[in-house]
Amino acid sequence: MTSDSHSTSTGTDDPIQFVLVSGFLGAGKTTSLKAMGETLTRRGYTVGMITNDQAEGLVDTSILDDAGGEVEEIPGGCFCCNFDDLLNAAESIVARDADVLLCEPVGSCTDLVATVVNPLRSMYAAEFSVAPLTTVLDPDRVRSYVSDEDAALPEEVRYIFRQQVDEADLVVLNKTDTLPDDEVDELVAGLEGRVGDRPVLPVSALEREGLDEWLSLVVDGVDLADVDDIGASLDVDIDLDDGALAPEGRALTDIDYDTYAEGEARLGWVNMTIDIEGSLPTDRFRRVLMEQLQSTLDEHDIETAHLKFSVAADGNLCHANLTATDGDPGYDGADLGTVEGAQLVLNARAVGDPDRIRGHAVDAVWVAAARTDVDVEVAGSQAFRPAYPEPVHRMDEGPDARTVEESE
Ligand SMILES: Nc1nc2c(ncn2[C@@H]2O[C@H](COP(=O)(O)OP(=O)(O)O)[C@@H](O)[C@H]2O)c(=O)[nH]1
Ligand SMILES: [Mg+2]
Repeated sequence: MTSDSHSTSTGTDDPIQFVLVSGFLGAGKTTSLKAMGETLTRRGYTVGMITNDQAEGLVDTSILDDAGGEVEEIPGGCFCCNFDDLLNAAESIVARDADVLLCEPVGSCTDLVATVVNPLRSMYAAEFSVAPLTTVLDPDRVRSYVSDEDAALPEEVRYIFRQQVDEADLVVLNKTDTLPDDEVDELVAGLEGRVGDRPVLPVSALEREGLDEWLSLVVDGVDLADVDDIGASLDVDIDLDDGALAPEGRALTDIDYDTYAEGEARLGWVNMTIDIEGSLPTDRFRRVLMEQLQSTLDEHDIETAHLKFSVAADGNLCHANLTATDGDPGYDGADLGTVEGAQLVLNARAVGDPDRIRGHAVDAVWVAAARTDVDVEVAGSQAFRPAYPEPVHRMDEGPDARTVEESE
């Protein structure tokens, strides 16, 4: 990264805005980034996006690519463990004249303030203005978080979820379109009881409700107190204290890396790329495949954190998503109709042995192929557990704290 200040497409030398949207697997980070990117582009910003994963071949990257804008993917581990790759990707996007960078860290990653936000603020303040950290939450996971009820995910995995909430400057309750108003109020109140003075914003990234408020808080640099009628586009009462955002971040000071690592290691990660040959009825295929995946995971008692796949053909894309084994699948993207040949990219993050999860996924693909009368060939596949997180930098006392390297 050069130390020259960036010349933005708006003609100023301001540091470019660096927006991190954290949150557990399946919470809606990619959907939020897509919505934010499109809204900001309409407002005249040049937007860059960075996706991140433990392995290559991300459905997210293709979804965001599909939304337009510049997208870089950082595979092979989280931002904190690949800090230099994050900088290189950011630099490459900055070189293409972006004003705003929207970044999605791996959904099982936490401690981002100490390992990404503070190092950027400390060492790269001339290049980047790092926005308050948002953590996006799925209502089902919030329900068990606020009620302390037994949840589908193991305790070590829920530990990661709690750390993600604890370090947020802004907490977003997403997917409010799936809830009646009184339940939104109830979950917001439950979260407010947990997060102290930090704002809780109800949002539907899918329906783009609450998005303007969110953008005002993290991108436009508008103080909370200056946002008129916050929540006006939402049909709920929200209680935001004026000026509550803490721009300095909230580094986790007592995070236990062993528990964090154990939580990540409870999750098996599978990424597969599959070539499909023949005349493919895409909608039927994706529904049969999702049905098969869901029933085989259920049968083998494997809890899903986030499973998604995309089918690409003729430059178009459709996808399917599942965020709990017994949840309702989501289907979106273009209706591709019947196509001649396609490429399937499948990403699964679930609680269990990665090789077994991959085996179940391959079986499901075979069944879906047989039922739709097409041939499939696995072009690439990876199955693994994430490695112990080893951040390049760790500054939990603010921008002046020492890095891990320096302190060793
Ligand atoms: N109903 C609804 N679904 C959403 C919303 N945001 C995300 N989703 C769905 O939740 C699933 C996971 O979303 P995604 O953005 O991929 O989550 P990520 O893993 O955090 O990036 C997908 O099926 C999305 O369509 C929302 O606001 N409302
Ligand atoms: Mg994502």
